Amino acid sequence: MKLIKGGSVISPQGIQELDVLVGEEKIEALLAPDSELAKTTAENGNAEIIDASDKYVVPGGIDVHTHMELPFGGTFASDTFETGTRAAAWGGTTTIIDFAVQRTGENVRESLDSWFTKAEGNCAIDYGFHVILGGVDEQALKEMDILVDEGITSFKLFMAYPGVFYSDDGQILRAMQQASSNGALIMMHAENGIAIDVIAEQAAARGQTDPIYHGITRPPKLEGEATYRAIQLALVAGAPVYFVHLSASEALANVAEARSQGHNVFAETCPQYLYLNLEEHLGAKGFAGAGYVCSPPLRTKEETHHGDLWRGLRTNDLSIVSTDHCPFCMKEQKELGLEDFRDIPNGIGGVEHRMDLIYQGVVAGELSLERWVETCSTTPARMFGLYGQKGVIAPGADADIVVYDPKGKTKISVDTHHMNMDYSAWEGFEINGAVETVLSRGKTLIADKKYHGAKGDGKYLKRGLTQYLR
Ligand code: DUC
Ligand code: ZN
Ligand code: ZN
Repeated sequence: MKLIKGGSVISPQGIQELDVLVGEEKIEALLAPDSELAKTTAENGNAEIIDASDKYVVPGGIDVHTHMELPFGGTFASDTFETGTRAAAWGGTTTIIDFAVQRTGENVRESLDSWFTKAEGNCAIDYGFHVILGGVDEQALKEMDILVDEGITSFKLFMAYPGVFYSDDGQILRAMQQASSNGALIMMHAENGIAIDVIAEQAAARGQTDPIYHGITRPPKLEGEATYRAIQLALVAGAPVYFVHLSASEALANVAEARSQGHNVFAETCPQYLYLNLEEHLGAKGFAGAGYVCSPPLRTKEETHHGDLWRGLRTNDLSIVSTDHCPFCMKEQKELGLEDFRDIPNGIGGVEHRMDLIYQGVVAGELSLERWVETCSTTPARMFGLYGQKGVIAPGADADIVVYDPKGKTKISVDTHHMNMDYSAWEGFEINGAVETVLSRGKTLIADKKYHGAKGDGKYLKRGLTQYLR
């Protein structure tokens, strides 16, 4: 037993002073401060007491968008399930949903099996899978139904990366029709990859090969256009659609418009699109900008993107913050693109920092505490069929709990982070607040600035259908 005493429990509904009684793996009870049960539990010595006075007690973070060990851009994402989930735990994230990848021509089942093999027995925290469909064909469509029954209830399609992951409009429509009949959620990478490849090729032919051209050749309009197109296809198919890593005002406007008409259109954004920009980060001196190459790209600070995205998080046009954690080292990985930005592996690592970074939105007055918890834990659980077990501090839920110290101070650095990366996209960021204690299904993973977990603590999560439809 554990008793988390004296803290403020945060949920989307509000803030309450409550003690939390934790059993073997589950939350047993929420107790009024100084309740008899809390007193006797504390006195009889049967429970470990965790002092949360002046601290926030929040449901463990759920990052619904990670890519551990992703084979991509001629290399592999540098975090394994072991290193990446341990880093997540350090940052107060207790569940990830990673993307298993089916490439064009590959069998969906076999691809998924290889992801199970990579993750099993290696994870520090609980994990589920979405499947990336790189080839929507008859066999893949049939397999979708089976996977939904087996707890893989969401599928990502790409309107970008022709020849790698790309689906054309017909394939997208067919997958959406299937989702409409089996209850799955289609997750969309919305960028017009066909047009982007033309623009990128023209830039490279002019000798514009530095990392910043990665951003310049993927204009926001092409995210806006793809977002609009995917919404129309979803409406025709009668299926919900969820936009991953939304970065641009143009895309947000299309999501907001569809939502104002009551449609089942949802979106997430990521910390990099809220804080980092094209000029200073992607355009950093020399080759340093390569560390910020991700897709969609960082947007210019001259336009309205950052402010619009924070507003979208407040209005719920953006329902979730994920990381799109897809780390690559500078050495030998990002360096593949020294001569040409098109060869830089796309991705930024950040699974460790999401709770801290979005908490800075609370500090800056962009978001409420309730909304921090809602966008980083509760809605992710609801959107992806985990709510009740995850995303909430309530009796019967898994005891995935973070004690967060609002007075803590941290500075992000490659020297202190736990991700397997040789640089940090967040180097020098000052964080007001700190993850103090992390429980995962009742087990202490982080306390006293030490890691107490072990490889294999994390279990596979069979998910239900989305619980978030309007
Ligand atoms: N974007 C990235 O930056 N990396 C992985 C895949 C993606 O869509
Ligand atoms: Zn994507
Ligand atoms: Zn991704």
